[in-house]
Amino acid sequence: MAKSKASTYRFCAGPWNFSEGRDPYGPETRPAQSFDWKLSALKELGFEAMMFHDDDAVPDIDSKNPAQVLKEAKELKKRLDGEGIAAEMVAPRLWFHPSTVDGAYTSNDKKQRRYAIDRSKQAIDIAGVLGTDLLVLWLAREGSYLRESKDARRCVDLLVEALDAMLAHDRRIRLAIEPKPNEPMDHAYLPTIGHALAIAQLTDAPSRVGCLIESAHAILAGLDPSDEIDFAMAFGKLWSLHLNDQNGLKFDQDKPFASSNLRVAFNQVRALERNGYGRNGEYVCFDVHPFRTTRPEHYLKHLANSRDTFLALVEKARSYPEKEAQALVADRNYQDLDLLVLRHLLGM
Ligand code: XUL
Ligand code: MN
Repeated sequence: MAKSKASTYRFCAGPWNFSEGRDPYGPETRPAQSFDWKLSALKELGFEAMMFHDDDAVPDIDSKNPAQVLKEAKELKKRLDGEGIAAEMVAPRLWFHPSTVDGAYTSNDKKQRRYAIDRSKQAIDIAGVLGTDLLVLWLAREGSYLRESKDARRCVDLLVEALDAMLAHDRRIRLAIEPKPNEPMDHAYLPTIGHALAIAQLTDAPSRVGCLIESAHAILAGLDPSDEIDFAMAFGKLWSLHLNDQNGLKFDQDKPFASSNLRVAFNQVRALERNGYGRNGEYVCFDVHPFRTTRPEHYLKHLANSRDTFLALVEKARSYPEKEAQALVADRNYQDLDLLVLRHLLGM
């Protein structure tokens, strides 16, 4: 594969992307790996950054006092510097603790909402120590199982209140909302990039609220992730990216990039290319998981393969016969345009 121009992209993954194969119907199928193992695996892959949940950065975070949390974050920063790996972002894990059982920022219980906001502020402090200004918010439980159990209009206000508290906590922090329409909830309150960018406008600092697109989440919303990319980038608001794949409207599969939808993946890469994604230092992150059947010897393949496929598609995007395609567009010969794309992808 020609490397030349494609080397401008920089890659990233999280510790959770080395998962052990557990699903709701069965236990782990691979041994757990240590954090150090994952860090050197990323290096071995040639990835340049790691993304973190707050408790990936500081395990058992809820049992530690603020001074201890910051001390451990500083130790982590040293380890990352030692390996030459950057911290891309920090995301508060607001879906695991008993306090977030009925939502985090939109919980009906004021005490639990306070927990969510305090924990988010702490995650911002961790981000500061790790040297990133990006806080990612996957709003996992901000929705409901039963529509009548929450007041959705009030929940918009609660979300804005929480975002404002985070923005005020640190004037340098940027918030990237990662929308997902469902799972674990029945329906989520911010299901698409349009929702994320719209709520940004209601905050005290719209310029510091942007988004992260995950391919699988867009597909679950019935959208084409490449349109989501173009939309977010038209606003200058695509600050991170979770490339992966998803076969239809099922549970969130986090398959290797392009595994199910090669053409959809190709169009995502074309959208990134035409908008210059990465020019402001953004990383290409793969939020992919090994299949449950993946053997321990193949622990890194889903990441290596996603990166290699991505780079191959960058070459496909750059060698796309634009002139020929434009002539077909001008002639409204979309029939042959369709074939041209297929033949290009097939290498014909
Ligand atoms: C969940 C998901 C998360 C976020 C980070 O579907 O994608 O891993 O990316 O919290
Ligand atoms: Mn994700």
